[in-house]
Amino acid sequence: MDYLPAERNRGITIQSAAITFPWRDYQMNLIDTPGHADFTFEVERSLRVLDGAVVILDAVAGVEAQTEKVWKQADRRSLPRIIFVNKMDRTGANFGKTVVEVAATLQCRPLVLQIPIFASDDRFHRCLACSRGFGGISFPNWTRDVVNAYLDTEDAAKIPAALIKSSIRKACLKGSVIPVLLGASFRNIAVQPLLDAVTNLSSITTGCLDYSCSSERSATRDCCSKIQLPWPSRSIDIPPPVFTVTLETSTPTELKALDVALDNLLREDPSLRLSYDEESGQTLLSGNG
Ligand SMILES: Nc1nc2c(ncn2[C@@H]2O[C@H](COP(=O)(O)OP(=O)(O)OP(=O)(O)O)[C@@H](O)[C@H]2O)c(=O)[nH]1
Ligand SMILES: [Mg+2]
Repeated sequence: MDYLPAERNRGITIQSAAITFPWRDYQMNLIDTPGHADFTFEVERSLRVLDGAVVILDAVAGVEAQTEKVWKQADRRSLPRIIFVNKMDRTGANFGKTVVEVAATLQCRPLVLQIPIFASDDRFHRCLACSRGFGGISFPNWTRDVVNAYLDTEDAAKIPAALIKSSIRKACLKGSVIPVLLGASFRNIAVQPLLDAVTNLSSITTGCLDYSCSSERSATRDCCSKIQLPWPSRSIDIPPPVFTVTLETSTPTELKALDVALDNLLREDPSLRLSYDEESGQTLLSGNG
């Protein structure tokens, strides 16, 4: 989804981008956000429109500093989350260690729904779903229905899968557990179960977006009374700028063109700030990358 020339050159995501695709009976609206600390604002402004987030970890690096930051941003918005431990095919990938880090560093209760299966040459091969057996009846968030089903038979294998699924879903939406899945997206291993988990475990909205008000002059932070949002509208916390550049023009024509460009940029990106340095007489533009 990285399409900007700067994203292609640097191999990183700079700007959040959205894509829509069908999956099973659903329409998925996916927003890919940057992972680099300089572009935190792009994450912040995406979080408020999400039904849920998939937090992708590198199975070798585990929980990184920026993961903690984004996790706290999602905490502030009580956003349901699924963790996907990616790059399980890399040398040094360690699923168990990553899960322990998730619990300790992100201070949540991870619910492991898959285990990795390796081939005889130690290469990551596939994952095995363990939503029924893993953790057994000791998972503390089982609903009364699941516990009753277990007590009736005293056999965890006889509890209907649908009951287990709905119990996990409720716990996930409440944020009392964080489902953890794994795979290797680059090799297309276990991406499909992840998409299924998104549809099964998240709060997919059925309301439609009445985007009847459009205006060429509307900006990212504008409120428009005609748009019916299926989520509560909250303002965006804009982080302090991470860069400042000096803007200069050599001709009045260029100055006019610069004014128009800046006007558009400032409306599009509320993290940008324009200031004037009295001493040097220079115009300064600050922002978040
Ligand atoms: N070995 C391995 N490499 C992967 C896998 N998935 C992604 N990569 C590699 O990891 C690098 C980064 O991938 P991206 O998809 O750009 O990662 P990202 O998290 O979007 O990165 P930012 O946008 O900078 O936050 C690329 O070189 C990918 O080829 C995987 O499953 N296995
Ligand atoms: Mg990216």
